[in-house]
Amino acid sequence: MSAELWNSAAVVLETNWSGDHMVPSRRLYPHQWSWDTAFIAIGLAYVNPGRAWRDLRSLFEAQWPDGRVPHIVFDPATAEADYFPGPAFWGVPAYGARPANGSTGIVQPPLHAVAAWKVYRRASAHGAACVQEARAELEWLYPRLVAQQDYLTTRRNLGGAGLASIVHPWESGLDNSPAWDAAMAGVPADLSLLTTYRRRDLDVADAAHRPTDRDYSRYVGLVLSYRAESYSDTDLLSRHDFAVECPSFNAILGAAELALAQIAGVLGRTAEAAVHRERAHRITDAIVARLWDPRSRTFHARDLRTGTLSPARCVSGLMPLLLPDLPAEQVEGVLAEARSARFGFPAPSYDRTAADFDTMRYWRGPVWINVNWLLRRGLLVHGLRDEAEELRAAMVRLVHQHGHFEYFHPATGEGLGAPTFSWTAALALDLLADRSVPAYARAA
Ligand code: 2M8
Repeated sequence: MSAELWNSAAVVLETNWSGDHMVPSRRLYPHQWSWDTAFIAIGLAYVNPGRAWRDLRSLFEAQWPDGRVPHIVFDPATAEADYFPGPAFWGVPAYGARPANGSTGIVQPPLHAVAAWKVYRRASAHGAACVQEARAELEWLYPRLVAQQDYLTTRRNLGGAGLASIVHPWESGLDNSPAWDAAMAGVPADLSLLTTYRRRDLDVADAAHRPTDRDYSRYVGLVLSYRAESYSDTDLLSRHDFAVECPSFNAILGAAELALAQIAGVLGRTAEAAVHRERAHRITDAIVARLWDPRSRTFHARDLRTGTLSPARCVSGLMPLLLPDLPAEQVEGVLAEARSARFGFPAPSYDRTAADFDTMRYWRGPVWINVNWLLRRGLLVHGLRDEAEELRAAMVRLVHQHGHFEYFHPATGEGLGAPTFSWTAALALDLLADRSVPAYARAA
């Protein structure tokens, strides 16, 4: 089984390579996406490390002067009509050496330091030249990764507690998760926007799987609001309808600091390594203080406009497990939540027992491999090896039986969305190859 799965995954990554970057899916997502690049690099490390570094470089070459790493880097060879919202809609001005309309103005979870560290670690398996290349790539990436963290923890520290806020659901990567329903209720849904701007996703995907028109019109409206002030973050809370602290985004922010500590160590920057570890610790404390609900015993998204926690129990609430300093009470709560009838392995994107659990609709029920990969990493970080192995086996079985789909039906395992999806293939390679435990994991 593993050779067959390995080979099919390698074929997907070969097919989706576009010269200097990987596309998530040729038809549905024909540009480069930010956190996809991180997941993809983790898999490319096994089959083509040169491309893993190239892909990360392509993304960071599009980094803004303020440190933000855009959620999409547009491929100039792809027509405006092939993806909505495309380059002209975002209207991003030229910056640095980049031409106008080269990217979007929003971000995605900063998983790239974790990915770069994993690609570096794998380099020794490919020989001395590869290790040398990997070190040079880390040198190039390190200041850029730090600038990305600085942007998120300063400009996006809208709540003032040291966490990054997302200002659009797309920034979470979990687009239409029920975690945003309460906050999105305060965002006007102007359906006429979808007449002015036509959705393109419904031409290539089943409408029953995708976000609804109401949600989509809000997505478009939020981009227009952020775009109106040239994507400035100054006073954003007072003039923008959506600002949320997401447990998953911030857990990844903390994990990135730990990966940066390891990268800084390899680069001989000992003092910086200590600073990164301290920052990870502070992010962990802030997540616990602001996003933990002692009644539900899991983590929830905080709406900064109302100061309330979303009542929805989503897979994003399990992600703080990525942080080794998470206190025992929270580790136990999250583990119980993950093992309960609400989730199970592999975990669906939303509470299976919720009245509005939707087996088909994108991030409102289906199983996604990337968040389960993160959950497995969290289990390993806390020494929960048996659970991690059970989850790993369940993910491998799912992808082997059904293919490298974008997401999966949480009851039948049927593949949904794009059929040859890059991060599913890339993470399948890692799940087959890597049984190691992150260096900063707690002892079992
Ligand atoms: C999905 O998001 C895009 C918008 O960015 C879309 O729905 O068109 C999400 O699943 C996101 O996490 C992912 O990065 C992106 C590309 O795979 O698709």
